[in-house]
Amino acid sequence: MPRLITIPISHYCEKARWALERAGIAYREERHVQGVHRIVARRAGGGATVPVLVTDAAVIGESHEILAWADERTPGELRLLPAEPRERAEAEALCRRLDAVLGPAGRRLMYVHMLAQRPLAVAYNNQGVPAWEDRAMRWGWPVAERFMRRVLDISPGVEAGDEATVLGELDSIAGLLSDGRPYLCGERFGAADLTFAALAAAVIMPPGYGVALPRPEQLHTGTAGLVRRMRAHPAGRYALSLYERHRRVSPAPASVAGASR
Ligand SMILES: N[C@@H](CCC(=O)N[C@@H](CS)C(=O)NCC(=O)O)C(=O)O
Repeated sequence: MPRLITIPISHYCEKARWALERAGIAYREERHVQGVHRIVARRAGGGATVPVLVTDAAVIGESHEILAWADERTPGELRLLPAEPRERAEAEALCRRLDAVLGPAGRRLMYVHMLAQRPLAVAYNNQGVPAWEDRAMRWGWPVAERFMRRVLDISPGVEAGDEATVLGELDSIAGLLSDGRPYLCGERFGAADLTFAALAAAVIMPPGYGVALPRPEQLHTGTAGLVRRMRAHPAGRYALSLYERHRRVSPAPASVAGASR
């Protein structure tokens, strides 16, 4: 069975989980906290980031490549990537842009908010990780927080720019949808839709995400206001509707390694 190494809360990992589950591929998710993930990912043959998918034949360390791998094993009518080269190139370009712009900005924005809400952050972050990692994260939080701030390049006030970037990306998605198309790249739910919804999840916190996320009423007022604003944006509403319509319960449920759920 393929193994998927994740930081469970990560939206890039959510993208990989969603693609695998949609393809009906049974896999074992191995969840780790930030920092430990690097050791596990490298030991498995990947790089410094997760998700990493380990199969009998290959180690895949990029979420889009995991999506494409799963897609090759998906029945034709459910495929996420178009077969026609021009359409495929268009979908791939949109996915690349979402991966490069929305993904990092939305993630850093939400980390800045959640690092200020430590008990909630730890509880939601550590779902399904081994018990020792859960304990280490709780006891060693100041070290973990410093690691996350350094890796994400968090400096005072950086979130204002990230929020503007996220809103710019939501505007651009809403712009694409404004001609009445049902999905971002045409008539069918595709790779760009899945990528957009999974990466937008950092700021809209949709019900149906692969691990539990806080509800707005559990969050500090400023964070709750941010999530509600993002959800109310036309593109935020679109992402929520994709979760509702397309992030179904897995037909081949993932098994999760680890102790603390
Ligand atoms: N381009 C990569 C990005 C993945 C990525 O940034 N993963 C984050 C989790 S959201 C990560 O592993 N960050 C930890 C680190 O960089 O140490 C992909 O799409 O798979």
